[in-house]
Amino acid sequence: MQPPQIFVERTLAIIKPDALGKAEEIEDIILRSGFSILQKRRVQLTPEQASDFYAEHFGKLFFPSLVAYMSSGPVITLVIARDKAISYWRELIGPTNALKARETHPDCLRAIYGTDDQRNGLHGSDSYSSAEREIRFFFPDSIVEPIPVGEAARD
Ligand code: RTP
Ligand code: MG
Repeated sequence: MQPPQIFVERTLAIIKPDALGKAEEIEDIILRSGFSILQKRRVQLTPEQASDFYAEHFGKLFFPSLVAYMSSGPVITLVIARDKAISYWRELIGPTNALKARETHPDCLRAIYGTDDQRNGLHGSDSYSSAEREIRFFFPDSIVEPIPVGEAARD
Protein backbone atom coordinates (compact mmCIF):
# COMPACT_ATOMS: atom_id res chain seq x y z
CA MET A 1 0.00 0.00 0.00
CA GLN A 2 1.24 3.49 -0.88
CA PRO A 3 1.96 5.75 2.10
CA PRO A 4 -0.40 8.74 2.43
CA GLN A 5 0.81 11.73 0.41
CA ILE A 6 1.19 14.78 2.60
CA PHE A 7 2.25 17.76 0.50
CA VAL A 8 4.68 20.18 2.06
CA GLU A 9 5.09 23.72 0.84
CA ARG A 10 8.17 25.92 0.93
CA THR A 11 8.49 29.60 1.60
CA LEU A 12 11.26 32.13 1.96
CA ALA A 13 11.84 33.71 5.36
CA ILE A 14 14.34 36.50 5.92
CA ILE A 15 15.66 37.59 9.29
CA LYS A 16 16.22 41.28 8.50
CA PRO A 17 19.12 43.40 9.81
CA ASP A 18 17.32 44.72 12.92
CA ALA A 19 16.51 41.17 14.11
CA LEU A 20 19.80 39.50 13.23
CA GLY A 21 20.97 39.45 16.84
CA LYS A 22 17.98 37.24 17.68
CA ALA A 23 18.51 34.83 14.79
CA GLU A 24 19.10 31.74 16.93
CA GLU A 25 15.98 32.41 18.99
CA ILE A 26 13.92 32.99 15.83
CA GLU A 27 15.24 29.81 14.16
CA ASP A 28 14.26 27.90 17.28
CA ILE A 29 10.71 29.29 17.05
CA ILE A 30 10.60 28.33 13.35
CA LEU A 31 11.49 24.73 14.21
CA ARG A 32 9.09 24.59 17.15
CA SER A 33 6.33 25.85 14.83
CA GLY A 34 6.59 22.69 12.76
CA PHE A 35 8.81 23.97 9.96
CA SER A 36 11.90 22.25 8.65
CA ILE A 37 14.75 24.54 7.69
CA LEU A 38 15.82 23.30 4.26
CA GLN A 39 18.41 25.92 3.34
CA LYS A 40 20.02 28.85 5.07
CA ARG A 41 22.38 31.63 3.97
CA ARG A 42 23.77 34.67 5.70
CA VAL A 43 23.97 37.43 3.07
CA GLN A 44 25.03 41.05 2.95
CA LEU A 45 22.79 42.52 0.24
CA THR A 46 24.07 45.31 -1.95
CA PRO A 47 21.59 48.15 -2.59
CA GLU A 48 21.19 46.77 -6.13
CA GLN A 49 20.30 43.29 -4.83
CA ALA A 50 17.86 44.75 -2.28
CA SER A 51 16.22 46.80 -5.09
CA ASP A 52 15.89 43.69 -7.26
CA PHE A 53 14.43 41.64 -4.44
CA TYR A 54 11.79 44.29 -3.63
CA ALA A 55 11.31 45.41 -7.28
CA GLU A 56 7.50 45.23 -6.89
CA HIS A 57 7.73 48.30 -4.61
CA PHE A 58 9.86 50.38 -7.00
CA GLY A 59 8.48 53.93 -7.20
CA LYS A 60 6.77 53.88 -3.79
CA LEU A 61 7.71 56.56 -1.28
CA PHE A 62 9.27 54.06 1.11
CA PHE A 63 11.34 52.27 -1.58
CA PRO A 64 14.66 54.15 -1.05
CA SER A 65 14.58 53.68 2.72
CA LEU A 66 13.54 50.03 2.33
CA VAL A 67 16.57 49.44 0.10
CA ALA A 68 18.85 51.29 2.55
CA TYR A 69 17.48 49.25 5.47
CA MET A 70 17.78 45.87 3.74
CA SER A 71 21.38 46.58 2.72
CA SER A 72 22.37 48.13 6.07
CA GLY A 73 23.72 44.85 7.49
CA PRO A 74 23.67 41.10 7.01
CA VAL A 75 20.40 39.18 6.74
CA ILE A 76 19.70 35.48 7.12
CA THR A 77 17.64 33.90 4.36
CA LEU A 78 15.91 30.60 5.06
CA VAL A 79 13.91 28.19 2.96
CA ILE A 80 11.42 26.72 5.40
CA ALA A 81 8.85 24.00 4.80
CA ARG A 82 5.69 22.54 6.31
CA ASP A 83 2.10 22.19 5.18
CA LYS A 84 0.61 25.59 4.26
CA ALA A 85 4.05 27.12 4.89
CA ILE A 86 3.39 30.37 2.99
CA SER A 87 0.22 31.45 4.80
CA TYR A 88 1.29 30.01 8.14
CA TRP A 89 4.63 31.87 8.17
CA ARG A 90 2.88 35.13 7.17
CA GLU A 91 0.44 34.59 10.03
CA LEU A 92 3.27 33.93 12.50
CA ILE A 93 5.22 37.07 11.52
CA GLY A 94 2.10 39.23 11.60
CA PRO A 95 1.26 42.65 10.13
CA THR A 96 3.83 44.74 8.24
CA ASN A 97 3.98 47.56 10.77
CA ALA A 98 5.75 46.21 13.86
CA LEU A 99 4.58 49.10 16.07
CA LYS A 100 0.90 48.63 15.22
CA ALA A 101 1.38 44.86 15.49
CA ARG A 102 2.33 45.32 19.14
CA GLU A 103 -1.18 46.64 19.76
CA THR A 104 -3.19 44.31 17.55
CA HIS A 105 -1.12 41.09 17.43
CA PRO A 106 1.23 41.25 20.45
CA ASP A 107 2.32 37.61 20.09
CA CYS A 108 3.39 37.86 16.45
CA LEU A 109 7.09 37.76 15.61
CA ARG A 110 7.19 41.27 14.14
CA ALA A 111 5.69 42.64 17.36
CA ILE A 112 8.43 40.89 19.33
CA TYR A 113 11.46 41.23 17.03
CA GLY A 114 10.61 44.18 14.77
CA THR A 115 11.35 47.82 15.41
CA ASP A 116 8.89 50.05 13.50
CA ASP A 117 6.80 50.36 10.31
CA GLN A 118 9.82 49.72 8.11
CA ARG A 119 12.31 47.78 10.21
CA ASN A 120 9.97 44.93 10.94
CA GLY A 121 12.47 42.16 11.60
CA LEU A 122 11.16 39.47 9.27
CA HIS A 123 10.05 38.78 5.73
CA GLY A 124 7.74 36.13 4.37
CA SER A 125 6.77 35.36 0.76
CA ASP A 126 3.18 36.42 0.12
CA SER A 127 2.12 33.81 -2.49
CA TYR A 128 3.26 30.63 -4.19
CA SER A 129 4.68 32.54 -7.17
CA SER A 130 6.52 34.98 -4.87
CA ALA A 131 7.94 32.07 -2.87
CA GLU A 132 9.16 30.42 -6.06
CA ARG A 133 10.80 33.60 -7.32
CA GLU A 134 12.29 34.54 -3.95
CA ILE A 135 13.71 31.07 -3.23
CA ARG A 136 15.36 31.12 -6.67
CA PHE A 137 16.70 34.61 -5.95
CA PHE A 138 18.74 33.39 -2.98
CA PHE A 139 19.06 29.68 -3.81
CA PRO A 140 19.27 29.47 -7.60
CA ASP A 141 19.76 25.70 -7.62
CA SER A 142 16.70 25.03 -5.51
CA ILE A 143 13.82 22.89 -6.77
CA VAL A 144 10.58 24.62 -5.84
CA GLU A 145 7.87 22.09 -6.69
CA PRO A 146 6.25 20.58 -3.60
CA ILE A 147 7.64 17.15 -2.73
CA PRO A 148 5.21 14.63 -1.26
CA VAL A 149 6.47 13.37 2.09
CA GLY A 150 7.55 9.76 1.73
CA GLU A 151 8.48 10.09 -1.94
CA ALA A 152 12.19 10.14 -1.25
CA ALA A 153 11.80 6.99 0.87
CA ARG A 154 10.13 5.15 -2.06
CA ASP A 155 12.89 5.98 -4.59
P1 RTP B 1 7.81 41.69 3.40
O1 RTP B 1 7.61 41.71 1.91
O2 RTP B 1 9.15 42.24 3.83
O3 RTP B 1 7.55 40.33 3.99
O4 RTP B 1 6.71 42.67 4.06
P2 RTP B 1 5.14 42.75 3.77
O5 RTP B 1 4.77 41.80 2.65
O6 RTP B 1 4.43 42.63 5.06
O7 RTP B 1 4.99 44.26 3.29
P3 RTP B 1 5.25 44.89 1.85
O8 RTP B 1 4.08 45.74 1.53
O9 RTP B 1 5.66 43.83 0.87
O10 RTP B 1 6.48 45.85 2.13
C1 RTP B 1 7.81 45.40 2.03
C2 RTP B 1 8.63 46.00 3.14
O11 RTP B 1 8.75 47.41 2.93
C3 RTP B 1 8.79 48.09 4.17
N1 RTP B 1 7.67 49.02 4.24
N2 RTP B 1 7.79 50.23 4.74
N3 RTP B 1 7.24 52.84 5.69
C4 RTP B 1 6.28 52.16 5.09
O12 RTP B 1 5.18 52.61 4.93
C5 RTP B 1 6.59 50.80 4.65
N4 RTP B 1 5.73 49.97 4.08
C6 RTP B 1 6.42 48.83 3.83
C7 RTP B 1 8.71 47.04 5.26
O13 RTP B 1 10.03 46.66 5.63
C8 RTP B 1 8.01 45.90 4.53
O14 RTP B 1 8.26 44.67 5.17
MG1 MG C 1 5.84 41.76 0.82
